[in-house]
Amino acid sequence: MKGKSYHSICRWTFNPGKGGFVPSNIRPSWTSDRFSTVDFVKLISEKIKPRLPENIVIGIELHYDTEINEKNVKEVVDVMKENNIYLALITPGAHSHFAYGGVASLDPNERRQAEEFGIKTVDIGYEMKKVFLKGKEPTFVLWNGSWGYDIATPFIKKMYENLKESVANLCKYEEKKGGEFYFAIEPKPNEGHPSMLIPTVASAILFWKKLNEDYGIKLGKKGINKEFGHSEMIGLDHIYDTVEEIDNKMLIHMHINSQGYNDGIVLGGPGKFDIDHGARINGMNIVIAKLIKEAGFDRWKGHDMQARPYDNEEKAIERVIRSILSWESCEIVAQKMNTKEILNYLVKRETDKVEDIMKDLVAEGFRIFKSFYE
Ligand SMILES: [Mn+2]
Repeated sequence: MKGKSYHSICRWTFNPGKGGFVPSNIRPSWTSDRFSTVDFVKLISEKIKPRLPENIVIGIELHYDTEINEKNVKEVVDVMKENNIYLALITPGAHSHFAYGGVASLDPNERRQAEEFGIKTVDIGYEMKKVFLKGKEPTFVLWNGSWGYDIATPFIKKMYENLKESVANLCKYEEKKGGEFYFAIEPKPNEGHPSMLIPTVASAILFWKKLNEDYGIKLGKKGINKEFGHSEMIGLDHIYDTVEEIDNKMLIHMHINSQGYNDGIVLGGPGKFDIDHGARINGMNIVIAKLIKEAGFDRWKGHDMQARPYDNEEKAIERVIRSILSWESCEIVAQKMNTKEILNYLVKRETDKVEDIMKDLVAEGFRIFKSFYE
């Protein structure tokens, strides 16, 4: 029997449609005036939790201030408490307000406002203490979406300096409030802006090391929220990214949704916009499940995914369930992986034999998924 497994579901997955190049009203009952964060918690409890194996613990992920704010926090905490749903992640949705660099901005006014926004997010986070799961305290994620730029100047360096100073101050503020949160940077190479500060996992690791060096920030609960799809977007290897996270003790949260293409079934892959398929069953993800298990990772696995642009509400809910069960299947199969046998073949350069072992594991993963899903 598998032990407890911690999965988190994002509020922003439940939207009426992305808009832009695809419909913005394909899921009409999920417009912001009809569907609140309280409704979201109830929906998880009624329609998602009953469909999952009992070992799965559910948390949620929220943006300040569009999804959680001073007005709704009390009501949201109450409904979470009632339904045993925990806070897994909170993040300042700075990208919705600040398009000129946010806390890294060269406009002092934007920078100051973005810094205040981060502080307010910490404050709201602490108002949710009743729904922290003991031992699995939430992650405070800094996604780099607002730290974008589009003009070549030497002052990209100045933006980087600004970023270091602002994040250091935010960390110090949070530490004074209790240091309950884990802090993770979520790197992404682009989108929203052609270039962004901290585009990769390696950049994020280096950033924390510099924050320790330059500002004395302690690294204990600092790390990365690697989104698999973000590594995949630019053709990087999310297995290798995981290895670096583990080696630097920075594996604290994950977004396991996928850019697609790598299971040979759904399209997507490098060089495309951020597609946000649910978690996939493939050899790479089974290997990551193995690595994180061996590293003792036992925290939240987030599904920062989107419904397909043609999905109705019912199908969108189904996607989330499928994503959770897909990852669980990867974890179960990973336990069956015979690493000794694999290493023996690798030593002898017999990667063809390893390939066949991996194929069998993937096939087994699909079988396990089916038995969960039926
Ligand atoms: Mn994404």
